[in-house]
Amino acid sequence: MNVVRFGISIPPKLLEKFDEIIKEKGYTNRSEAIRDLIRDLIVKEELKKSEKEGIGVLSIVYEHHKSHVLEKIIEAQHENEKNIVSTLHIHLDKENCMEVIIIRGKIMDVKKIADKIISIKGVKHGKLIMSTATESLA
Ligand code: NI
Repeated sequence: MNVVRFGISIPPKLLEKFDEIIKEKGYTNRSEAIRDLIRDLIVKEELKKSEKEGIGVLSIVYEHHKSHVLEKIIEAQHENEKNIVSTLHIHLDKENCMEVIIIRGKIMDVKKIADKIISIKGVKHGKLIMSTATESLA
């Protein structure tokens, strides 16, 4: 890997706290932790550009027998079949299901589809995690 070295001036207490946190997270060195922080910042900034391509993982929990919720969830996915990459269904217990839906496309479209699914009556909890897969992440 082609790398550049650079120095950072930082108050000792701040570094101490940083080391503590990254050790807990499992990082073996500061460089990898700082690289990941930078990548996270890049993704965060890129996700503000709604025209860019993004990919999201939408996780929802719902009661499958309530108010045709399952039908509505499937319908929403078929309406956007070009953006839906994959769906994983998990039966949590007698009543509850979890669905993990991978959505790909323009960031604004991914968010719109996720919002539509989350807002379906009967969906108890929903969360979208988004990422961009670009060369800028190096
Ligand atoms: Ni189920």
